[in-house]
Amino acid sequence: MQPRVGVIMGSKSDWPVMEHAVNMLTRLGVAYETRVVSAHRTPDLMFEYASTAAERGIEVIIAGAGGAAHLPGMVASKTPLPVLGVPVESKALKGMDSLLSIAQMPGGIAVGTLAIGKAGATNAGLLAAQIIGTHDPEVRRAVEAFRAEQTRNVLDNPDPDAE
Ligand code: RP5
Repeated sequence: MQPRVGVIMGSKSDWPVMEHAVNMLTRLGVAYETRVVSAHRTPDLMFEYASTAAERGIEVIIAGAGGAAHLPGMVASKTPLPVLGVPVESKALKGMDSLLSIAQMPGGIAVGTLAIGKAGATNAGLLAAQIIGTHDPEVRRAVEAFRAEQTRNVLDNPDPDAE
């Protein structure tokens, strides 16, 4: 199946976080590809990936990075596609460095910044599907069904002390 979302990350060590984006895309039936693309270790690959993603049929890019997390912003500068940045939790600063690096884009190049870690990756997958859902009714229905199920689960289990 033609991938519609590119899920990239600065290092293989980001995968335990970024796999949550992929889990959500899978759940919502959105085809994706995954790649390690590092802004500082493989800058030429990053440029090539970002500048060819749209013509390859990718509709949204999810980029996860930790520390001096310049990958999402650099990728966004080389593609017209929406880029969703996931701050990966770093050891030294617990992801605050990643969050601020990704969020503080100067005006003119947009990156949609999600929360640090698992929740951010999960929501990046969800948001990518919602973006695609603006022009794909099947994906939109999958997002609506996911949210309805989530609501049902809470309402069906009101007692936090129940087995
Ligand atoms: C960033 O540096 C990566 O996104 C990763 O979060 C962090 C550490 O990378 P490794 O040293 O684990 O490869 O580029």
